Amino acid sequence: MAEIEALPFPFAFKPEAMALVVIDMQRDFAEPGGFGASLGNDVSRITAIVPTVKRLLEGFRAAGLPVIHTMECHKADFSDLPPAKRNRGNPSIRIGDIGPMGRVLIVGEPGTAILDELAPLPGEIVIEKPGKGAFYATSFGDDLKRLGAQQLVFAGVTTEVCVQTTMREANDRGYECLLAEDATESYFPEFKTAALAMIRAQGAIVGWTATTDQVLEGISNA
Ligand code: C5J
Repeated sequence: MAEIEALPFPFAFKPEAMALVVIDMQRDFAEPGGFGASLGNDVSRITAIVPTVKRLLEGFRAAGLPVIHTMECHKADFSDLPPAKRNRGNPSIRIGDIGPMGRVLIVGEPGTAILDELAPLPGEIVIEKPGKGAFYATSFGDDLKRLGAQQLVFAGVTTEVCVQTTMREANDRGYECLLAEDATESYFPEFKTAALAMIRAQGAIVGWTATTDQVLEGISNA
């Protein structure tokens, strides 16, 4: 059995059952004028991981392993946006308001798009999700079953919100989850550190963590 060197112990890797899930690498979280910046966050932390996420994506594509992208976004009529979410956080612009990149986190708007450098290729699954977790109100679970995926490598943003929520949802559904620790980021370094520690605590209670180099090395040795 191939292994990926990981924490808290090596990850036994089944190449035929592995997929990469890239969470919410959207302009609204990574660029000035977007949703993340409207909440007062330093978005340069997010853009800094783009080359690493790209390397991971390219490694999966080169190995012929499936890639799934998610986008946090809502319908233009707000039918999937609870007022409790829209009104949260006291941002300078709320979800659905018109900002410098169009309506914030609304399907089809320029700011909602995945960053150009990480854009999905034709045939890659893109999940538009109204929640923080990718399973809620989407086809994600059915897509994973159709792909025959049992092991998921995660990348993207933000570590302690949409990435961790989706990992926990996947873990509860029986998937073995590994977070690429240098291909994920938070606006709050201390939250990222804590999320990584929580995930791998108590014998991988939510999953494993490894660097992008370790994941790619495991894939190339398999
Ligand atoms: C947030 C996300 N942080 N993608 N979304 O609101 O983590």
